[in-house]
Amino acid sequence: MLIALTRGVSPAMNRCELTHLQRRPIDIVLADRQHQAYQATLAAQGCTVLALAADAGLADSVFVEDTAIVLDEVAIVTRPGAPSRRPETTAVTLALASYRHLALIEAPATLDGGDVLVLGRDVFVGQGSRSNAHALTQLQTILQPWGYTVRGVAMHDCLHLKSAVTRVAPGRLLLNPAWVDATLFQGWDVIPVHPAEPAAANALLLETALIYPRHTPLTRQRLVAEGLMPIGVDISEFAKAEGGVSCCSIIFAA
Ligand code: CIR
Repeated sequence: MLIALTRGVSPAMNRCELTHLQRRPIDIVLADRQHQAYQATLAAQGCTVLALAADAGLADSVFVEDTAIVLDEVAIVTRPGAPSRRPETTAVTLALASYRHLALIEAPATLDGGDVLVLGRDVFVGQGSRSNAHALTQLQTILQPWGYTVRGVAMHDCLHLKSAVTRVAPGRLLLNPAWVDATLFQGWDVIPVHPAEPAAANALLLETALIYPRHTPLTRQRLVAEGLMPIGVDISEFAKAEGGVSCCSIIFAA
């Protein structure tokens, strides 16, 4: 059974962190409706949704992916790169303690879960504005007992590694080659995003389903042409905050 840990939309989401986008008004009522539909989609695909309450003081807390990386063996609570987001980890730590042994990323390391792409025993960590080299070292120390290899990945023009590349099927990645070097992922079949949709590489793969945003139809067509069957979700309001489909949940085996 898969658990999808989520957190409600903060009424303060219009004060979210922004790095690459101009601020545009976020419709909180619509964001909340989109979040409910996102959770319903995960539930319909067999996930048990564990929904944490929204926190009015934490503008970005709906993007729960950034606060922890949950593997079969351990849950790693991050230290988010944006100081405004660090208090988000408290509620997530409490929730995860029932499911996993916990390890903590500690200062001076900074790490956002959105920068961590786990492909089998290979853990790729984006080295951008949010996740630093100290985090790489700490992650390697935490994960080495279970045979994981941690490696840093350079990326350009995007917030997180998983803005640039995600897994969309066994052995297959969806990737923006302008943002991350596709040759780093040896042995993986790479589907490039449509050039008109640079921010279209973020998908959420569950055991039997691929969750994908409706607002990037050209790349969606590419996925369909490759024989994949993405399930569409509306996340227009999260995209305005630089969030995608993977950011709004932490998926793990119960
Ligand atoms: C931030 O800048 O931290 C948020 N506004 C967006 C975080 C999106 N998270 C993700 O891609 N994993």
